[in-house]
Amino acid sequence: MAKIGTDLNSFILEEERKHPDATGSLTMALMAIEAAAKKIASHVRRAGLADILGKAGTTNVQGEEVQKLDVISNNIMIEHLSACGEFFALASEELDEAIFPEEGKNGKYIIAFDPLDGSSNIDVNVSIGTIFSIQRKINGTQEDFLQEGKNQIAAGYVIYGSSTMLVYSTGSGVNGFTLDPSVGMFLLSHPDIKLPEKGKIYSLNESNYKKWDEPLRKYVDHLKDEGYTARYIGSMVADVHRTLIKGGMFGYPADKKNVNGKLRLLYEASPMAFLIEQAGGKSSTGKDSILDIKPEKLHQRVPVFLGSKYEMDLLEKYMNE
Ligand code: P6P
Repeated sequence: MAKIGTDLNSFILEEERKHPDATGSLTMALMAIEAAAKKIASHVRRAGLADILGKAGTTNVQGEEVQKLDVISNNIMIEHLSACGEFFALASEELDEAIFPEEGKNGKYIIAFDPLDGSSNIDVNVSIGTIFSIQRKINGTQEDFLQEGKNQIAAGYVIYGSSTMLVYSTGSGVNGFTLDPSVGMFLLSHPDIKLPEKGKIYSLNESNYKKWDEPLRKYVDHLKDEGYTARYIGSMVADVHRTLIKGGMFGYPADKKNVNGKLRLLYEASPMAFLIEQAGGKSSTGKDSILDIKPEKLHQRVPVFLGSKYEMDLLEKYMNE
């Protein structure tokens, strides 16, 4: 296992050396994501100052239009993911259709991402994040994105919280890197993350309780009877990060109003499910693993439950009664 403090680039290169047939494409791809993450972090850290420089959507003192942070983040991701030449296609929460960068015409990967998830929390300084999911290019069309999550080559997120962390997996476990602003490098801080078998926290938006199906209500009541505490930040990256570290469960269920839930399969549920399962936890729509779903549309929503084995097995028991 790599030692604490190893910088991300050294870690990525070390991982590449473990695969003799590696061409270095995934290395370049991950390093492009790292560069974009650092740039986005610098903008997020200054978000509160936009008022001084001119609120998003207005013009600042230089007379330039101040862009919303999620638009800025989306542009940064597109810039770096295109320039690295490793991605044949990009799909973003911010774009209706996939784009095919000229530089990536020989790329063997495709990437789906949410450039800044939870951006509505920026105004109240709550942690937000970038989420990404890398798949292999197949036929070179937008349909290549419609692969099951279990095929993911890599997945991860950046959380802009009390510190900036990049957490990712290429299928051999999950590692977390913390940005050291004094050197501008991501350093290994959470090697080989594993969820506890059982946690003490449940995380759902209980304002929707009355709209949930009866089995789900009974499940949540059971957790309360077992003495679980409730934590709900309302920012998926933050709620999932806490679940990855402390265990328990997070969910955004379907309900009478949102029959498929709210979260998107390709660039929210699927990458997070990949990470949670790589860390020894389980994912579910309430019926089956999120990683087994065959997507039909780029931006389709899916009910999401992620967490420790105990809480997820209990959920499936209630949901399949
Ligand atoms: P609600 C943030 O807007 C987001 O997309 C996710 O990050 C978060 O988990 C969810 O929506 C919160 O939704 O309905 O509970 O406010």
